[in-house]
Order: sequence, then C-alpha cells, then structure tokens
Amino acid sequence: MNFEKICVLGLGYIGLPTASTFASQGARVIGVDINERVLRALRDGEVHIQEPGLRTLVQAALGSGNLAIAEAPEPADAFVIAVPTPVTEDKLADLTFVEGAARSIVPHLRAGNLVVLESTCPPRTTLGLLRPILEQSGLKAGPDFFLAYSPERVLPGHILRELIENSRVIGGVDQASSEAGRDLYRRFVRGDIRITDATTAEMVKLMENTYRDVNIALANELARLADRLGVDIWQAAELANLHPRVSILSPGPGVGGHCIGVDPWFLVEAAPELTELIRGARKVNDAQPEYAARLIERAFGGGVTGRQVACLGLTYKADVDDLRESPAIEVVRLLLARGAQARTFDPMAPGAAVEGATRCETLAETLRGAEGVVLLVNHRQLIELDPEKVADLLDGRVAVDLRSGWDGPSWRNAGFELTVLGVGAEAD
Ligand code: SAJ
Repeated sequence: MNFEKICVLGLGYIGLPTASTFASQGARVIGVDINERVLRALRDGEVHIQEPGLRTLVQAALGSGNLAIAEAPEPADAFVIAVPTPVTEDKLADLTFVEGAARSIVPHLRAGNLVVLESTCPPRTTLGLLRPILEQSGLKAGPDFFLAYSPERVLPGHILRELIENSRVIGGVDQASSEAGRDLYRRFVRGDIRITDATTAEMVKLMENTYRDVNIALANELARLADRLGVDIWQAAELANLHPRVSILSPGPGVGGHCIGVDPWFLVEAAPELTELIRGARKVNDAQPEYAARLIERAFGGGVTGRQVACLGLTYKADVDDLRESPAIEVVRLLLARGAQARTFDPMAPGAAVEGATRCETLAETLRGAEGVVLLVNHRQLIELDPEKVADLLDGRVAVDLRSGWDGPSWRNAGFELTVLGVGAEAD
C-alpha cells in the first residue's frame, strides 16, 4: 500500500522527528500542532526541541516543500497521532490529547485511510477509546479504514538514528491494518517490523519501560542495602554482572524523564490488585531523591542548614538538556527545604534554574567559596572535572557523588571527603 500524504498530529519529541523523517523520504507531510508557540517557531524555521540533527532535518523538510505546518488536520492517506499522554496527580492516564486528536481526524477520515496511534497509552486505548471516536465518521475500523497502534522506542539524544534503525512493533485491529501500518513505516524503518494485535502492541511498550523502572528500583534498593552493610554497590554490581544472565542497572538519585517514571502507572491503572511489584518499584524510585538528600546531609556532618552547596547537573540524565521530571532538581529542592544555600550549574542546560537556588553561569562561579560539591548528573563534562582544580576553588572539602562518576582515589588525594551513593562508609 502506498501512503503518499501523511498527516502527523503532535509535533513534539516524537511527532516532529517522525514527520520530518517521512518528509525526507519523499512523502508529503502535514505536521499538525495545537500549540501556537510551536506553530510559530516552526513557521519561522525554528525548532522548539533540542535533539542532535533535528534542526537541520526539519529545515530541510520545510525547505523541500514536503513538510507543511498546520493547526488542524486535512484529508490525507495516513494519520499518525503522537500527542502527549501525561499522568494526573492521582497517577491516572490523562488521554485528553489523544481524544482531541482523534476527534479532529473524524471529519477528514475516508475509506482506505490508515490511522496509527504512537502515544504511550494504557492497554486497550486503541480499541476502547480511539476506535469508537473514529467510527463517529460512519466508517468501520477494519472493513473501511485501517487502524493500528505502534509505539515509539527511541532514546532522547539519539532519536533520529533510532527512529530509523530500531525495530518496530505494529499492532492492527485486524491483519490488514497491521500490514498497512507496516507499509507506512517501511518508508524509513530499517530495523525489523513485527506485526501483532493492537492491545499486545500497547502492552509491549508499557512492559519495556516497566522492566526498566523495576530494574532501576532494584539497583536503588541494593544501593541502600550496600550503604547499610558497608559494601560498594558499584563494585558488587560489576562482579554480579559477570554472570552471563545478570545485568544490574545503575543506582542514582531517582528516575526522571517523561516515560520510565510514568508508563508503569498505566499498568497499575489497568489492574491495581495485580501490580504490587510495579507499584512498589515506583515507590522506591520516587523516594530516591529523598534518600540522596539524606546522604548529602550525612556527608555534611548531619545537616545542610546554612551551608553553601555547589550542585552540579540538573537534567534528568547524562548528556541531554531535558529537565522533565528530573530527580536532580528534586534533590536540590529537598536541600533548599532543609535550609541549604544551593548554587546550581548544568553545562547541558545553562538556562535551567531551581526556584530558591542561585543559578550560576560557570563552573568556577558555582564552586568558588562553596563548602561542598555534589555530582547530581554524570554529564561527561562534569565527570572529567579535575579534583585539584575544584579544591582550589572550593572552601570546604565535602564531595558527594550520586552517580559514581568521579574517580575516588584522585578526589581523596586532592583532600576531599568523598561520599558515593551506594558505597557504605565502612567500605572506604
Ligand atoms: N536511570 C538510572 N539508572 C540506570 C538507568 C537509568 O537511575 O541504570 C535513570 C536515568 O538517570 C533517568 C531515568 O532513569 O533519570 C530514565 O532514563 P533512561 O535512559 O532509562 O530512559 P529514557 O526515559 O531516556 O528513554 C526511555 C527509553 N526506554 C528504554 O530504555 C527501555 C526509550 O527507548 C523509550 O523510547 C523512552 O524511554 C520512551 O519514550 O518511553
């Protein structure tokens, strides 16, 4: 099947790269967004998302005329929905954007069209929510139009490459829909394309991110134990991982980003009585910033009230500029709540600020005169810091490493009292 004209709804982290990649492969693409700011930026040739290579790709797509930007959908051969699905305060999926996008497609839906949902959703959203809305057009999913769910699986920072190279799962409401979905993504996907049903495809995505969340929670819990027992979790994990079927992940200040800490809730919502482990893992990871803050207090001899603390890194993980749900920010907030005088610096997100903390422009400004320094995010630039130079600027000698990014012996040689998350004091 040939889908020449594609309408992509939602021009965020997934929708914009997907729309531009389709356009770069020769499809005629209409990129739709309801956010004025996004539309204005794109129409001016600007890109509102930081992602390596994206700006060039979008500008080329716009320049070629293959990508047009619009505030509402128009008739097309295929519609791809890539809108956000946040969780509410009560940890329930907020599907307002999916519903809105689906409704906006209804007037344009024609027999033979394909609709694909990419947004991460609770199981059965495609069948239970999307299908009835689209069928308000008078057409039936399956006999009249194709309908499928296909999760995105790309890693922020590597989106453009992974979009093309990763394998993809497509779950149709029937076999013909799955095959239509496969034909659409074949335009650019070089990885394997595997076909299944819609609800399985939804589950697959949630299982992937839940697997990750539960395993990070295990690493965090083991780090707390190691701390208590005088063991070095980093060394212990490395040794355990020599086992061919074991792969313990890295502990840290918690889980951030817009996926891993959110998606497991969609499974809990589907059956709270069956998901004790998943909920428990969420609890462990959500409590990790608090654990990190207590570790920092301990490093400062029992309290941080009135102490000058240099906080390095604010993003949700290393080498990205993304601040969404960042545990590093949460740790800074907890230190402020305990009366610390926090200064922050993030080389990847220089504009990032935490209310109540002093945002610094340079590393030197952050360190000068502080009593202690905390590594919150293992950005390459931060782990390569020379402890001798840090010692020259810092007043105190407290150093806390929440990521095991620093070389212990060189920091101790430079005179620091180094505390590392997951390394029991007795192991020093
Ligand atoms: N983290 C740890 N320890 C680890 C690994 C990660 O504490 O060993 C923390 C990170 O610091 C970060 C959070 O977990 O705060 C999540 O980071 P991540 O790199 O695991 O995941 P994301 O959110 O950047 O991207 C993920 C990817 N999923 C998987 O790796 C299974 C990506 O493939 C998905 O497409 C994306 O979520 C998504 O959209 O769901």
